[in-house]
Amino acid sequence: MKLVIAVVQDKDSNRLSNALIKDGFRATKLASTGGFLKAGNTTFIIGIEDERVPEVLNVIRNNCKTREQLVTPVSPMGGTSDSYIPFPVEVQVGGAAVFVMPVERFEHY
Ligand code: 2BA
Repeated sequence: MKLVIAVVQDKDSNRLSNALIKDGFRATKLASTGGFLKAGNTTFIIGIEDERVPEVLNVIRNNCKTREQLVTPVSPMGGTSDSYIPFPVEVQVGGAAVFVMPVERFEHY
């Protein structure tokens, strides 16, 4: 068994959730916050048999879009802050950051 942890953008979470249910995957959704953007995102935890991992990765890939997001750095990347004028930089977010981990034991009562 594997545990798939997928961090996705909030905008994709309902679509992904519906697609997982439709294809018979069990999942838990957690509200989370990205460390870099400090903005809300959604973390899915999905317990899955080893042989279905490629299938669940496909569902995640097909339901999570890459988006550009503007972020204004709070401090200069280097040098002094005296003459620092913050201006927004564009970062590419997602589709999804996915971790696949082995599960030693799963109990369900
Ligand atoms: P955030 O940490 O808010 O990051 C949002 C996006 O900002 C990232 O998109 C990436 O494009 C950029 N970014 C993050 N850290 C950066 C840095 N130190 N320098 C420059 N740009 C940076 P994604 O890579 O698609 O990540 C989306 C969200 O997935 C992240 O939100 C975080 O919540 C999660 N995530 C990504 N990689 C992770 C990892 N290795 N461990 C834990 N969570 C991760």
